[in-house]
Amino acid sequence: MDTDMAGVRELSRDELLDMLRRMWEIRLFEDKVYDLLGQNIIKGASHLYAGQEAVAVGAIAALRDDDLITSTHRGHGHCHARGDSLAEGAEAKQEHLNKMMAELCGRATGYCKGRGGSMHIADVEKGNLGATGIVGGNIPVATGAGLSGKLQKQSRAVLCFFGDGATNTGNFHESLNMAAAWKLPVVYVAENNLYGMSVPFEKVSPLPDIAARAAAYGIPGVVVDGMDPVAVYEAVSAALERARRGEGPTLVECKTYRWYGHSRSDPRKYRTGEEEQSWRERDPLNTFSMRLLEAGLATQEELDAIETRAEAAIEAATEFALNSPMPDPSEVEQDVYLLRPPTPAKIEAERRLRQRVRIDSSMRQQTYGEAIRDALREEMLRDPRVFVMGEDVGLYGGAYGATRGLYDEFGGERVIDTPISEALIGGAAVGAAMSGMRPVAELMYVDFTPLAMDQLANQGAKNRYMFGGKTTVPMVIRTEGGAGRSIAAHHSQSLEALWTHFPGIYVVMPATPYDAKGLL
Ligand SMILES: Cc1ncc(C[n+]2csc(CCOP(=O)(O)OP(=O)(O)O)c2C)c(N)n1
Repeated sequence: MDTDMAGVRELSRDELLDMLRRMWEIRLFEDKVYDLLGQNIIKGASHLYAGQEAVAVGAIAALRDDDLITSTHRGHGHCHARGDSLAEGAEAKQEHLNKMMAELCGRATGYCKGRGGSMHIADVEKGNLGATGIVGGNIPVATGAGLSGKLQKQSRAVLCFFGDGATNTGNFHESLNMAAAWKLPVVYVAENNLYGMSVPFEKVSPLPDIAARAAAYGIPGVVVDGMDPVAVYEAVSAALERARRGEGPTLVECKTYRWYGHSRSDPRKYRTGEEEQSWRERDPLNTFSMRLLEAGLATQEELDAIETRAEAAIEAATEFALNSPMPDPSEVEQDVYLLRPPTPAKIEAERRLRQRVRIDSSMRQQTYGEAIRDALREEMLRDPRVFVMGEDVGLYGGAYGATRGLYDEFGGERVIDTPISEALIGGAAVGAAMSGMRPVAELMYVDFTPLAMDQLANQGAKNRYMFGGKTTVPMVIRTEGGAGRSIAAHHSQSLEALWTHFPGIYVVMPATPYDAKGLL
């Protein structure tokens, strides 16, 4: 285990007090959300972060301004700590809380115009690539954002939060494997609050520590007291430094506890009162306050004032939210597709060209593979953000030869052979697209695309809409399909209709090599 803390910057008094303020704001925000849920003012499900404040606040204190985060269904703490750390001045900080509360209340003034709500809050413009309602769904996206940073030769890193339950998903394992193999600058923060909804982690994992799983990927795994923001800060700082040095990812496991049930309706039958009490005795707000007091860094009056001001900030945010308008129903279809209808001149030019293709036999003849290769090559020459990824797309040239020669011309950084991890290929493309790249990912057969369904249909297709139109996900998935080659039902389906059921994805199917090139 690598717990090298050498070089971790010590936090100043102001920074420590700021951390306490953020923790109070999260706690009181969550208490308020609990009330508003009870009054049916906040609708749907909310998963409250109270109890876990030290993790988000400690980890995010270690970030640089250009770093990115991805978050979870229990993400209010991440969103607050990240947004607050980037908001300069009291007014901007209040505005940030206002937008958060408005989002949870489904208002047009919320971070995502009220479309994301509690489980899908994001501020992509400020490097928060968003929360997700799909457990583990954000892990490939973070990994793709790490890949994108590396390809762009940036020194920014990505912080990826998830719960203990998410560490049993394939997304977790596929992501850590690839990030470790490629030394991606991602810090994976597992918030082990002991339960995935009602199921104790110890019942669904042979290993008590999530961090021990890091050994399978040859990366450091660190266990941290998730009730201590400074311990979290130090561990995450060391991991970020490692990531920035190009040494790859770290898995940081924070042992923590949630105060409320999984969601408001959870009677918490699976936990004993004694267990809850023993964790409450370690309430991070109390223990951290005591530490500041004992170290002479704050007086009791100063600590009380932090709490009082936090209370006022949450009240103001609630008032802002409740006085904000609901989204305009006429905007319900906005930001699903980016429709750019072709101009009449373009339609006419296209008509003429097609006519020529039909009658001019001297024109160059191409196969589908050649047409795709040409399109990829042209786009890669034109736009340095375009890169190709997928299984065997490198030296092999793709299962159908559609990338043949590209590896020789552009090298392994732009024509990337991936592990056989379809979900991750899809998710990494989403993360890379949301952070500045233009990935073209090949999934070898359309029959394999359901393996990537969550990443493509839930994250890639919906992020633009659910995050209030504040992100784009400019990526292409290229695949093949259909019967006729005697390879039976696992390699012969025509699943294109399936993919048309997810708003946000353009499904195109070329009828000729000419179309294939043009569409790509
Ligand atoms: C893929 C998926 N499976 C199941 C659920 C339902 N669900 C939502 S949260 C949750 C528990 C997640 O546990 P964990 O990852 O430990 O996070 P925590 O809730 O403890 O923060 C479950 C089962 C879901 N949203 N997504």
